[in-house]
Amino acid sequence: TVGKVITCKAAVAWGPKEQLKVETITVDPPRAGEVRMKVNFTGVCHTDAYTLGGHDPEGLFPVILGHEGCGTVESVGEGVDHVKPGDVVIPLYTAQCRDCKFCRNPKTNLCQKVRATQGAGKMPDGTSRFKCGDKELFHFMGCSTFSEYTVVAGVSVCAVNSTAPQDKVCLLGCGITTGYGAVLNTAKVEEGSTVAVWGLGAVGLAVVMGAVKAKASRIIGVDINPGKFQVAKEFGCTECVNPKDFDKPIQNVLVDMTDGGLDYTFECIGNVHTMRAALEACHKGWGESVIIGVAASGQEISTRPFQLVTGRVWKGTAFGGYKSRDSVPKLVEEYLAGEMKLDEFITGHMPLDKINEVWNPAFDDMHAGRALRTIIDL
Ligand code: NAD
Ligand code: AHE
Ligand code: ZN
Ligand code: ZN
Repeated sequence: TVGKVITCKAAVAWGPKEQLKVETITVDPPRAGEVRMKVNFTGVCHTDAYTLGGHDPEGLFPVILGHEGCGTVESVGEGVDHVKPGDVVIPLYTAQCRDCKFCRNPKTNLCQKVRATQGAGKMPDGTSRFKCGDKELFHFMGCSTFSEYTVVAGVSVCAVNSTAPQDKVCLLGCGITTGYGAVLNTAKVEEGSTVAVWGLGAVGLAVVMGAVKAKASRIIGVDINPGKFQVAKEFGCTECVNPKDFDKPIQNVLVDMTDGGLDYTFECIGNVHTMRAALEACHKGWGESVIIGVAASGQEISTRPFQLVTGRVWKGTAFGGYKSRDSVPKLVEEYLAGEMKLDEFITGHMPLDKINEVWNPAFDDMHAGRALRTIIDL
């Protein structure tokens, strides 16, 4: 197949709020600096649903979504020498070129080398490798893993231990890495700290896993779906609260429960009201709140500036602050050494042609709070 156009199946999002359609598409060979890979497994992140829902200001259609994948290299373009055909690889929506101003700064993981073209749904040279008939399709987050084959920039992919189970480590491409790193890299939670987590989906539970690793003394889960509380406790939440059970704002409840507020809070929902609650639940003088959730286009956060004047800190994080190519192979090793959960996040498997069921509300209801990550087997 090297150097040839590949014909394969992909789930195409033709327009916002439409069902995905499994189509036969073509995938061009990788150009210089690019990698073409067979995607073997992909997770489905809330951000895929958010973009399909028309909430992403950068959303473009028609597009191949998906950014939590794992597979094998099929071929590489000129100048790519860090991965080779057959390598087990994970595509990285946060690139790492190791050369730009961002890569050279230890304070950030936000490589900007390919960010502009990535946001425009294109490869770094400004063109697409995907077609359905004669209609060109956009790339998504530099990954497009809802396809049997995809092309990614070399700076946006890393090889991992070839013995790793690809149907598990695909999750390190986004949600789990994000929540875990938010605790360990962005907040740098210290032993004995108190932590609260809004949203007990995969990202929130990865925050809980990070807080356990950091030896937090209390880990309070906050969710309006009490169906999430059992699994949250299995992950290490010491307490769980449902804001619907109280007449007063949840931040007041938490401040009372914790003798003045939390040391660290994390928002893993994408709702500007819970972002405010998470900030205001922080302890005066030192509490820090980290925004992980992605809010819809046009939304803005607010609080009284006095909250910050009196020492609370508001931060955000993307991909858990991990410099991607340096870190993801190490996280795979951490999983293989039994030091990090992944299997526990997987609540279902699905073939590509059933992908719409992942976000079908009827299906979610059936699982009543159990659905964390569904793995699509390509
Ligand atoms: P998810 O849908 O699986 O989980 C969200 C959870 O929030 C659910 O348990 C839901 O019951 C709960 N929830 C919803 N509204 C609530 C409210 N008002 N109060 C309390 N709980 C509420 O989503 P996920 O895949 O875990 O992703 C979580 C968020 O993180 C999304 O916004 C996603 O886009 C974002 N995200 C950000 C990054 C990043 O790099 N910053 C990476 C991955 C995901
Ligand atoms: N494109 C949107 C925002 C989407 C967004 O914030 N994406 C997160 C990753 S979510 C992963 O599930 C992110 O990494 N953002 C940093 C970046 O550079 O995209 C918008 O508002 O335009
Ligand atoms: Zn994601
Ligand atoms: Zn860079």
